[in-house]
Amino acid sequence: MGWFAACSSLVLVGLVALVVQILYFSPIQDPILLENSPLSSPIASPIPINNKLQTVIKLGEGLVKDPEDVSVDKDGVLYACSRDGWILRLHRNGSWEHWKNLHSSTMLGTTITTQGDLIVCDADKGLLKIKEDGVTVLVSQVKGSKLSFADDVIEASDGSLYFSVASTKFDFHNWYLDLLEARPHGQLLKYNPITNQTSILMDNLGFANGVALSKDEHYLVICESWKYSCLRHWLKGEKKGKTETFLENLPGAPDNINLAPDGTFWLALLQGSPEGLGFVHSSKILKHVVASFPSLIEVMKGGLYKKAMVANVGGDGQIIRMFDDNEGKVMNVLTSAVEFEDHLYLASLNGNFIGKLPLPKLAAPTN
Ligand SMILES: *[C@@H]1O[C@H](CO)[C@@H](O)[C@H](O)[C@H]1NC(C)=O
Ligand SMILES: *[C@@H]1O[C@H](CO)[C@@H](O)[C@H](O)[C@H]1NC(C)=O
Ligand SMILES: [Ca+2]
Repeated sequence: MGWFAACSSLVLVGLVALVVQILYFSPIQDPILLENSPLSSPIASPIPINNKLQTVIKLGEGLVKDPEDVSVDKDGVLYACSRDGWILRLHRNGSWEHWKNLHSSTMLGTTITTQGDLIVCDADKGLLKIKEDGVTVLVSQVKGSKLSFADDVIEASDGSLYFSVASTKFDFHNWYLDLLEARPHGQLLKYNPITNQTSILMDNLGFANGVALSKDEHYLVICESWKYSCLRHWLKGEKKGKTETFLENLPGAPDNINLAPDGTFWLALLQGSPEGLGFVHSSKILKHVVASFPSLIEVMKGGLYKKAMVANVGGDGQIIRMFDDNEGKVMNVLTSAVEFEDHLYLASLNGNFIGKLPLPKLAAPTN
């Protein structure tokens, strides 16, 4: 055998060993292909680019690190959970308060109850209630298993808390593996404050993320990030218990969704794969390769930093208006938008401030 042949067989053996190693040790199992999905071919925004999000006022710059969500109580006090473990609040007089330190880097969606308490989804600790005098863990286990990766929460007027679990398989730090595997491990749960029991309302969701209730509480909306869609689940009326598509083929992966005072919703949309790399989602072997190398995962996350996008959608599922930062210059990885007193408050997993955007008045309907 010549020198060249020996070398090539060695390389071949090495390659086969590498492939076997990757398939055997890959952290994902039997991934589903997302051919012709928004991940492999971006969907154009239905509304022209406006870079409006480049004009936000930066609140608390340097104080809040990568807040995933923002909540405003009825008195106008704003709450944000910082990656450094602090829950901060902004008072009406403009002063920031380091309110509580939860020593956690995994706080995600929040909401304020009618009692004025803050509910926090902690992807590691579970569902938490934070009052002036302390922290209560409301839910840390569901049907005997640890509650992990609680993502977003909303309170109904009867005190029930509806909250999402993004993935029962992968944790917050490995969220990208859930997307690569593309098997539905998400859930919608309901916490009953009378019995302290938690029940599973929906299962097999594709990365269950934002949850919002309609103004009349007849239905809730739950978003499935890597499906680029949101579902409507009826809680009351003749369709009670039924689930239907609410939004699909969105121009980004939906993150948190919040009810606006006028009954419409604000939906944060994340950018998908970096331009030209979406093909990874149409090959099982490439998915395994990316999943096996943290540095490749980081490359695949790159799309998130390219853009910020938020959509205002009506109860009929129509997009009414959108604001974006098409260059990701001021805002990117935008995960939540909350309307309060004609302003939009914006949170980002890659930002050290809360964005504040005065909302332009909507033109009155002409018909
Ligand atoms: C702002 O309001 C908060 C809450 O009422 C209060 O604790 C704080 O002292 C006030 N700060 C200033 C500068 O007035
Ligand atoms: C629910 O939990 C609270 C404390 O978090 C407790 O005071 C109450 O007794 C519990 N209720 C039931 C029915 O277990
Ligand atoms: Ca979220």
